[in-house]
Amino acid sequence: MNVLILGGDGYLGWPMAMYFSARGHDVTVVDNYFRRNAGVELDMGMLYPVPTLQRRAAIWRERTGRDIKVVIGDLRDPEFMRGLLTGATAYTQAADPSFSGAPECVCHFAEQPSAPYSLLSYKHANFTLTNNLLITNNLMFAVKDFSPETHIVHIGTMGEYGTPNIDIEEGWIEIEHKGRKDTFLFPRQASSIYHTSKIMDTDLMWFGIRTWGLRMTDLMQGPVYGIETEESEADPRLRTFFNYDEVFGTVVNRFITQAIAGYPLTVYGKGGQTRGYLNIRDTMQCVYFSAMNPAGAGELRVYNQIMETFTVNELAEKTARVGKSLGYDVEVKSVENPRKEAEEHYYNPTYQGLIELGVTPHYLTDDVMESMFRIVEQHKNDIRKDIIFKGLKW
Ligand code: USQ
Repeated sequence: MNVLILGGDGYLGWPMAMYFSARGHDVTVVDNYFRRNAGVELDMGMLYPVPTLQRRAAIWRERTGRDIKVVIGDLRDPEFMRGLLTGATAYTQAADPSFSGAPECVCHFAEQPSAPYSLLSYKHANFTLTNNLLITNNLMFAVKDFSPETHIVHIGTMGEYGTPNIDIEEGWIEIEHKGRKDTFLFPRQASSIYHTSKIMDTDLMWFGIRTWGLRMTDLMQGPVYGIETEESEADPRLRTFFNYDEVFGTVVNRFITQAIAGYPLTVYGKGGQTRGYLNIRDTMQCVYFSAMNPAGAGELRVYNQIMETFTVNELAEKTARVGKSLGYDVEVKSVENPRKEAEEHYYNPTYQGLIELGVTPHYLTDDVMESMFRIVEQHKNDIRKDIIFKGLKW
């Protein structure tokens, strides 16, 4: 299959590119290095340096003999996006000799992914909205105009649903009202501008799907943890970004780093916030199985991409237990919640669809956590305590 990965430099995009490539698919990755540049802008770097996308593709070629084609550019530019589907180089319209035809699948990871980043200021909110929505809109029109059969796999987020006081279905809900019934997208109520941009993505794509018969799978993903995937085991330089700062680090990755650095685990508020979590290895499987089993024409297929649920307190307790067993003196501390979110709430999402498609979950066992400790502790001396918690408020 010919696969185009938008956002191929990111935490999930790069391992996804290797995953497809390792299985014999023809992969092109596109990125504008936003995540790297944002780290520089905020002075919130990664745990270890990660080679450029071009360099990583060269290392991958050395290790496996397989090619991943790298294109650097800004997908907010519609001509650039359209060129990826037609093979025309933006502006000159000259044909790109390495173009291998319109992709059968586009994986859309090219979004500003951080809730705290989206609320740093009105400028960061504007960036999040314009970046995420323009890229989604450019993709939708490029697919409609040049390759309407192409299947789009979009990374959505469980945070679109919020924390409603009813069970969360996989994307859709049947509603009976005054004696009549219809099926609608499950109600959405996000708690950040970033999460709201994802709701808007869904609405935009749902319009395109209804109107032009496009096909999309929306993967409502929970917070991801992990570093290593099967493919990066070949060479540590192929490892994905690992952030533990307050803006780009997700909670499990942060807690493990904090435990190693001797920084008390920052439980926000009461710590009863419950989310659905998954290992980065399962993100690989979920996207892959979705790509290999495309949605039908005119179908918006939605899966809840989580493997198990935890409260923040449970994650802190687990990290402390595993950390102590490895000789770390781990302290857990409740800090004033910088976010506006429910700290005690009902949470019961359905997440069967991806399992039925063939995904085999990796759970957050003590062994899995220990293997993450082992990698992070190799970089113990590089951990910067000053970027762990600044209390960036909503
Ligand atoms: N939390 C703490 N202490 C910390 C960090 C986080 O208590 O030091 C809490 C947060 O308040 C939140 C939960 O842990 O209740 C998860 O926070 P997170 O930072 O790991 O995840 P979040 O901001 O929700 O965003 C992440 C990804 C985003 C993805 C989302 C899935 O950055 O791209 O869409 O997870 S979901 O949360 O299901 O919407």
